[in-house]
Amino acid sequence: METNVPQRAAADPHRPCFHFLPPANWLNDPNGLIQWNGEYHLFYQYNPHGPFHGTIHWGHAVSADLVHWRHLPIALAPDPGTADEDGCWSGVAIDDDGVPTLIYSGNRNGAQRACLATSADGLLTWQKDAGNPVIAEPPPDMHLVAYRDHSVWREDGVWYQLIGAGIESQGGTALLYRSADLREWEYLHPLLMGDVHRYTPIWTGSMWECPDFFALDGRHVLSISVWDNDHLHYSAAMVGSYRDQRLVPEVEHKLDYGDRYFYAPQSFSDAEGRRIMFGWVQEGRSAEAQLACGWSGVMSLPRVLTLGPDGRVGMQPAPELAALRAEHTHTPAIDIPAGQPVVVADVSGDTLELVVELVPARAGRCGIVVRRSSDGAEQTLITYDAALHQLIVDRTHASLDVATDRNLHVAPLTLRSDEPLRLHIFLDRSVLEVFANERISITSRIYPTRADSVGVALLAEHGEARLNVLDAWQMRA
Ligand code: DQQ
Repeated sequence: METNVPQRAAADPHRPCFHFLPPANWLNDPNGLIQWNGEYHLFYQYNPHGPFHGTIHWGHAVSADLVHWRHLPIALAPDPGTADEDGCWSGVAIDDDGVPTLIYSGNRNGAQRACLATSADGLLTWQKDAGNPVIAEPPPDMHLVAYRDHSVWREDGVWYQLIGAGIESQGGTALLYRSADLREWEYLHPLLMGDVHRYTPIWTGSMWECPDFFALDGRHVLSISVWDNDHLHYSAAMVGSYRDQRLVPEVEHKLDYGDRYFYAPQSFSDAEGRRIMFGWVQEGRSAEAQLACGWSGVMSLPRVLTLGPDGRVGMQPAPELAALRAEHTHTPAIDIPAGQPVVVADVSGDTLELVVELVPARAGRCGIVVRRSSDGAEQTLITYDAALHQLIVDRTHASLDVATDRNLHVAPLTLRSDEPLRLHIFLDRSVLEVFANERISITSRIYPTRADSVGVALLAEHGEARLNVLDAWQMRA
């Protein structure tokens, strides 16, 4: 690695300040999330050799509060001549009666197989199992398009494991195994089978990456990352009941409407019993731009999962994030005239937390604008359309750099007649995470070019809107 890469990365104006990421180079999926002796461990897919996917290691960081992270040495590295010689791909951490244990996908010759590693020094260094891969081959005669990634849990004293897969011309699936000792595995059946030819309520692609199965508020959730023909689409939740080792889904939805900007999420439950999820927020600029700045990929903020009254999984930013709040600005109620953005003069910046409550006109549109240049040539609009029942992140003018992604994100959102729009927004330079009414989220990336693209404004269209309140905080690094 060039020695000045971390300095180059640090100098990039698009590099986030309060999201987790390594000092330089490539990050993708969160892995091995676990709380151990009170500390949170975050492992992640990492390439120490450059800001591109390749030679995948497991990076490692630890935190006492989910917010302040300390980098630890690389946890897993590919070993020549072994089952992971081409990469240590995604996986999980489990507590095997006091022994920290990783199950991950060893990558060799384009195929991935379940591998195991344990730690005898409190998760710092890892010893790979001599029997790797612990599952030598996928079940025979299944015609799989791909087979990797793991979810592991214990039920009535027996270990269960899911491996993400897809069956040719049928669809994505998560294959269920069981084991007494984490080393010898017996294949049972698919926990659930998708259908690549079905488009409602959501399309679930031809293969499921990173399955994650857990109980939540009395239901069971299978989180999947929808993959098709080498394209990463979005993460989705299948919510239902778990009977006879099969999931009977009742509700299916996208987890985040930023689609590929919240991908390969993984969750864990902490000592308080909260289900906490991180996802990989990938880049929206070219591979050349990523090479030039020396880093690529960032972890989402930690999100606490809950089950909504509609049976959907809701995600809320972890309350611990309040520790990052610095200077606070409170804007009391005002009316927002239609068609004319109201600049919020005393709030500006590129690292902000915003909590805003707005009342749209009936059938009107209203919202907030961030990273706005003084003339509006660059701006990102976060609006609710009461006629269309949609929350929209409009990046059409997010950047004058036409090589960056600038499409719209649209999420379904229907507010009750007495319900204001409540937005909770985290802006961290190029990273934008928007949470609306405890129901939906949109995660995205924006790359404004102008130094004055730090303004905040309020917006109403097709009728006057009302700002009930806006609280803004500058965020600490
Ligand atoms: N990333 C990992 C795979 C997984 C994919 C490789 C999802 O294990 O399927 O880096 O982003």
